[in-house]
Amino acid sequence: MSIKLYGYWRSTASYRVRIALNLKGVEYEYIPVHLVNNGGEQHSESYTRLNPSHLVPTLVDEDEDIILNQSLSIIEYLDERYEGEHRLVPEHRTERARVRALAQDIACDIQPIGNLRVLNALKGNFEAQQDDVVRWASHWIKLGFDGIEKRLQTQAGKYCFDFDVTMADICLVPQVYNAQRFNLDMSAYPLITKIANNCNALTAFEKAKPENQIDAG
Ligand SMILES: N[C@@H](CCC(=O)N[C@@H](CS)C(=O)NCC(=O)O)C(=O)O
Repeated sequence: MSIKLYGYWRSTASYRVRIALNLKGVEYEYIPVHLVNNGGEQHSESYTRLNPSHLVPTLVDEDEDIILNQSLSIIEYLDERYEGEHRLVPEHRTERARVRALAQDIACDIQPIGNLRVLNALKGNFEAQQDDVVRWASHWIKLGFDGIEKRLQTQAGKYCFDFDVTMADICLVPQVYNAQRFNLDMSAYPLITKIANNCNALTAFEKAKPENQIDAG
C-alpha cells in the first residue's frame, strides 16, 4: 500500500487525517504510535527518524516519495493528490480561505494548548494536579468554541459551511471528541453539536472514530 499513516487513536490531529483519507476513499496502512507506553513511542529513535518533531501524525506516501507531518498540510496534500474525489478544500478562493481559517481556529488556536506535552509540563514543572489540567484544557477549548459557535451562526448549513463537508468539519469533529474527554459542557454549543452529529452520521467519520481504531484501548 502506498500510503502509511503513523498515528494514535486518541490524537485529534491523527483523527483529522483518518477522516480525510476516508472521505477521499484512500486505502492506507495505519501504524499505531503509542503516545504514553514505553515513555511515549513518539520519542523512539525509529519514529523520530520519520518525524523529528516527536508528534503524530506522519503520513508516508511511498509512490510519491514523501514523508509529511502537520495534519492540515497532509489533508491539503491528499486533497490535491486525489483531486477527482470529494474536495476537502474548496476551489473558490474566498470559500477556500474561510475553510482554512476555521480549520486553523481549531488546529492552531485550540489544540496545541491542550496537547499531551503541554499538559505533562503543567504537571511536571508547574505542580498542576489532574483536576487543574482538566480545567486548563477545557478552559481553552471553551474560549475557542465560543468564537466558533458565533461564527457558525452566520455561515453554517448542515456542516460548517453550507456547501459541503470540508477541512473545517474534519477539524471540528475531533475537537468535539476532545472537549467531551475534558468534560466541557456542550450545551452552550448547539450548532457545533449539530454539525458534529451530522458529520458523525457519515461512514467516513464513523470509521475514523478513536474507538474504531486497532490501537484503541
Ligand atoms: N500541528 C500538529 C499537531 C500534532 C500534535 O500535537 N500531535 C499530538 C497528538 S494530537 C502529539 O503527537 N502529542 C504527543 C506529545 O505531546 O508528546 C498537526 O496538526 O499535525
